[in-house]
Amino acid sequence: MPARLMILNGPNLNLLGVREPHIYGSTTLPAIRRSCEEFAAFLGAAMHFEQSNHEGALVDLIHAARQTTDAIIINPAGYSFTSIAIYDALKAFEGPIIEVHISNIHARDKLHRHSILSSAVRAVICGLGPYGYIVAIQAAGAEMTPHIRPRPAWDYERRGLGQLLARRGSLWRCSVS
Ligand code: CA2
Repeated sequence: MPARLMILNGPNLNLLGVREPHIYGSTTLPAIRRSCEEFAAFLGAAMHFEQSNHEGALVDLIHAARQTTDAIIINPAGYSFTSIAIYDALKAFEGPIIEVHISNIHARDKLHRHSILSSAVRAVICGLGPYGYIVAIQAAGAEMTPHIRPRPAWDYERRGLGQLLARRGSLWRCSVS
């Protein structure tokens, strides 16, 4: 069975690319979704991508993931700093969880610096822009399926990813914006 990933996005991330591009860049959430879908398909993983502005809806999705998903990738956005409910839900998930932030939260103001969710997750990726989602998919995939463990760049070239990257022009190489 292919690895099953759930990618969850918290409040206001639907505004990505529309407001505050100096902090979060100009890439929209639908564009990030497409890039994630394409990379997950390349790895042979199944993927669900969700965004909600509501804490309870995110808790419900994390609960549902216990039956349907092998690994969770979550950008909890503002709930990173406030939500004990999401923390508790993540603790109840048995598979690997990777927390992603587009910006480097450690370089932000005091309010945006300390994620209370980080102690409930396997790894935190922040500051890589939208590319952080791709790194997280690769890491989550590698946790679950030995045949998609990280490979040297030349191996991706051999398997055609290099061409795919060049053709797309490409979100997967996004740097911090
Ligand atoms: O860098 C990230 O991915 C964040 O999780 C984004 C959150 C922020 O609270 C975290 O500190 C870091 C905010 C997402 C809000 O996104 C907006 C996008 C455009 C305009 C307004 C908000």
